[in-house]
Amino acid sequence: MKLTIAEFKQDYIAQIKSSTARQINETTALERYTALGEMVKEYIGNLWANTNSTYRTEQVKQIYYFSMEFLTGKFMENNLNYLGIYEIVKDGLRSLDIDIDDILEVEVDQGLGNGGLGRLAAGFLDAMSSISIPGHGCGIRYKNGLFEQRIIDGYQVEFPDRWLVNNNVWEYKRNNKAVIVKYNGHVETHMDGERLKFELVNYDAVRAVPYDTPILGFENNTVNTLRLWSAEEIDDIFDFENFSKGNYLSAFEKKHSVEIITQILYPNDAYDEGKLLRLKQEYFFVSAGIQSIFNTYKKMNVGINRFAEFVAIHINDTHPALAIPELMRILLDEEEMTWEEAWKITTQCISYTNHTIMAEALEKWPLYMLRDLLPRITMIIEEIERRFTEDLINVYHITDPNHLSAMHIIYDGMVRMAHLSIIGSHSINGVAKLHTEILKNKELKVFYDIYPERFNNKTNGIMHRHWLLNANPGLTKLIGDTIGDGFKKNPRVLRDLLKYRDDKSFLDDLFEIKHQNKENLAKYIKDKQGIVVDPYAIFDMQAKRIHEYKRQHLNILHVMHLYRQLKENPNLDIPPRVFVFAGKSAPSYYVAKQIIKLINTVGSVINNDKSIKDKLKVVFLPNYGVSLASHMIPAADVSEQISTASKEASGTGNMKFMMNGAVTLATLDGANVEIMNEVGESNIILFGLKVEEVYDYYQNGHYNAYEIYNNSPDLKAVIDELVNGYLPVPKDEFIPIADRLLRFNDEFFILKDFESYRLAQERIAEIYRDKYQWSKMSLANIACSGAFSADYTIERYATSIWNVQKKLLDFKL
Ligand code: CBF
Repeated sequence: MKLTIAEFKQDYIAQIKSSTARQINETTALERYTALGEMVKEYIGNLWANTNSTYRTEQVKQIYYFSMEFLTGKFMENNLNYLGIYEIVKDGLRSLDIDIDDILEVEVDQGLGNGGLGRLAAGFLDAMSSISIPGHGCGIRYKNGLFEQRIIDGYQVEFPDRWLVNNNVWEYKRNNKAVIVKYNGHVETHMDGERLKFELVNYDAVRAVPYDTPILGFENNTVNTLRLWSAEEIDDIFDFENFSKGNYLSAFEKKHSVEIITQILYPNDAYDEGKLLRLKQEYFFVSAGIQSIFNTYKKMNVGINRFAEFVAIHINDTHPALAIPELMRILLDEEEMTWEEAWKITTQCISYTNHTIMAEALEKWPLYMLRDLLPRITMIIEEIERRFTEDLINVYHITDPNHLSAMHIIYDGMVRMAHLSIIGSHSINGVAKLHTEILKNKELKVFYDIYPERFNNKTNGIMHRHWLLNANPGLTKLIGDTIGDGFKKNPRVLRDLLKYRDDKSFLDDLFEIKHQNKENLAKYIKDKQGIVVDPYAIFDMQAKRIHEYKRQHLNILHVMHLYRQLKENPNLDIPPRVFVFAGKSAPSYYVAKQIIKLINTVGSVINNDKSIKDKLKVVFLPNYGVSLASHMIPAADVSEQISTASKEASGTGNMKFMMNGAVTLATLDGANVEIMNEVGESNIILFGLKVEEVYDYYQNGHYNAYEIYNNSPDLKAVIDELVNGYLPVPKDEFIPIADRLLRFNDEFFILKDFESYRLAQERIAEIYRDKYQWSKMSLANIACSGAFSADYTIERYATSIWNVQKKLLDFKL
């Protein structure tokens, strides 16, 4: 947009006065931030109104991306960059004696997600807007995002993430678009002429109120919508009679029982604790979202039969799978279609992404619970199941009871949401080539056999503009000065950087930028953790959820091994190394929390040992989220992507690190395989078991962790240190980790992969000694990372799954 510094200053001063009734020099950073947000929102508002009216009047097909999680992080910097006014605003503020960084710092991360899946959803929204796809997000406005992680005495301790405490400047509450979501009750049937009608009676009604956030595209006038739903009591009142009698708590009981639905984001792996509430959440946003799609659709006046021509609905993992029976319910009970018509529309509209093969994340609901909470929805699921079974027998000639039970939606008193999602959608995609092959040939083979045309791969992608423009301005400038700014819209042109691989002065610049980022991070680590690290050391990072399959314990066991080597020979000639960890564990995942404690314990021993001459440091940075990632990733030399082959569906952290010039230390898992193909084997460090070997071990049962332990003195020494009192903790502290590795036979093959991991780390140390060789590898990674932009991923979803066209918008601000 066009804006001069003078215009900005004038608008800003006026905005500050109207929103704070104070002089600018008397305002707090929060007030300054909020005033700026209001202004930016107004600029965006014009584009937003234009986008929505164009979609409506030109009757374009729209895609609705349903996700329990949207990890959007902060908006301000992105919005300023996307409007093309970042520098104007920065200079304007400076002339008012305000540092833009102080304002940006105030914004709180919108952390409504656990990790990869939620961040992916946020990146997809950004990409849809930026490549002009008419597409919106639908989710839950949790009052508390994922918990805030603090480390106390080395342990993870969880605190509430009260992200709304200072209000959220970006959202609009749309009271007039509220809808009713119905729970419990029972279904009555009656004949209406020829038609059997179903009616839910005596239900509990909850008001779903949408809060809309504009999702701005990059310099293209498009603003799509992220609609997050909040639960409210129908009339938003309390029981006055009860209150007058002095029963204060019970007077508010109903209000609270409703509002609790959107109080909290469930941490991964903790689903057991609040199953009923989680199920309520899932139906809540799905029902509200689909009702609101109908309301919007009906304004187009094109007739309900054409619904699938104008609407695509994507379910991000199985959490929104109830979209299938909910859409059926509306088409059958409200629009009075036949089952066949409704089913055709539903399966044409819905598509599903599978994000994991981990059994713990494959959702199943007890049938009795579903029936109580959602009686009509359960009837529809049962009918889907009945018709599906009929097809299996009559169309696909499957009669073997074991085969049939492997495919049922309802089995053993449980409802399998993945099966419902597969049966009720026209497309099922995995998130990396390898993952999709595993789905097709192993985990979901029974379905692939009957629906091969439904399965496809869509490798994940990242918000490349965030990870470069916002997170790494130094690198962004160097790239822009060298090959121009085309990469912002078309990141594949980053490949042009390969021409500079032998240009020493370019490699020096690259090294210098990385070094500056490392200096910045070293300062951050010193300020926050009080640990001094050497910015000339190799910065080796593992930042992701803490989970045994991601193998942070493989990393820390190797650190313990390096430490032993240095203790034996303090003059050992190795480049100094800083191992940085970050990530949250699910609160109920005991072993993962022990891994955090282990990292911190080892860190406290190593960081305080002067005898090793600062050659080794271990840092755990608490409360990993988008903002922390944006500080860390630009400073990384080595990106640890070391999951047990087959377990990480894709990964996206791997792509972010690569884009910022880190060299990946990887197993051949998830999207690491595609990273290797893009960058070439000489620019990635590989190690470890391959997928086939992992499956082979699982299937033939020949793995013997004790045998490896007994035959590898280096490994044995560090595992023994977990339990022999060497570490300054009670002797039994780390027994659960040691038990998982030995007594329970090392489900994730830490022991088996230890030696090849150690050798890979040795190779890294060797290569790093040669500054130019290392910088060349780093350059190759940056140059080849463009392929992993979410812009391209969304392009593929739009053409081959959603069949949604781009809508270019012409509008002058
Ligand atoms: O597809 C996005 C990401 O999703 C997960 O985080 C998930 O929650 N299932 C996977 O673990 C990642 O591999 C994947 O990149």
